[in-house]
Amino acid sequence: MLDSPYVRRTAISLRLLGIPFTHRNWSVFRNFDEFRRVNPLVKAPTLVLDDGTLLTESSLIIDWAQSISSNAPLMPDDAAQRLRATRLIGIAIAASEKSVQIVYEHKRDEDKRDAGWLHRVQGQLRSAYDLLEREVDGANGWLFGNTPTQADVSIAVAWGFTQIVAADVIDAEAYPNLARFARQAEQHPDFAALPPV
Ligand SMILES: N[C@@H](CCC(=O)N[C@@H](CS)C(=O)NCC(=O)O)C(=O)O
Repeated sequence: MLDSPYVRRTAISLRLLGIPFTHRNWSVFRNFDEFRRVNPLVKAPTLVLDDGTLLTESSLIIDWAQSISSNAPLMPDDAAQRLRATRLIGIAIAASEKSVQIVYEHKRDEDKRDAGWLHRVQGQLRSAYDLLEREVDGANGWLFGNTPTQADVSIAVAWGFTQIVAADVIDAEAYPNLARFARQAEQHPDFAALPPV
């Protein structure tokens, strides 16, 4: 489902790379049995290729899509910029992961939640967005030129997801650069075509 930041970053990337796909809006929880019949790992995203090959892990799927695409690459050409993009993607993925961990912890009954663990994860989440807020400071439009890169996709998708599931931890007003950046990104047709909810 597109409410998963991993699924959404993959789907937006496939669109940007011009790779057509059919999207099944399955939940790894509500559609567990259906999902398991396709992929026993029940991991989202799962991409099933025409020859039946199953791919998982958003970054690997995106790498593979990049390797067969004739569209502009989603990583900058310049080595220093590519390194920066790689660093930013790592932070954005950590922000997504920490947000998902908060969601999973809240699936437990309140008296079974681990307050110490939640505190740790919330702190890590804040650190990720504190770093990203400084990185998009002054950014006007995309981070590396006129078109979105994987860093833009991963940051905007992570931000949108966190605002849905953990806005009480990450107050958008405290992160004006990120809020503005994500608002602009969401207007791009390939983002707008794949909304998180
Ligand atoms: N590192 C993986 C994370 C994917 C992931 O954890 N997806 C979640 C949905 S947001 C999932 O499949 N959860 C079910 C499970 O782990 O059992 C990626 O980038 O694709």
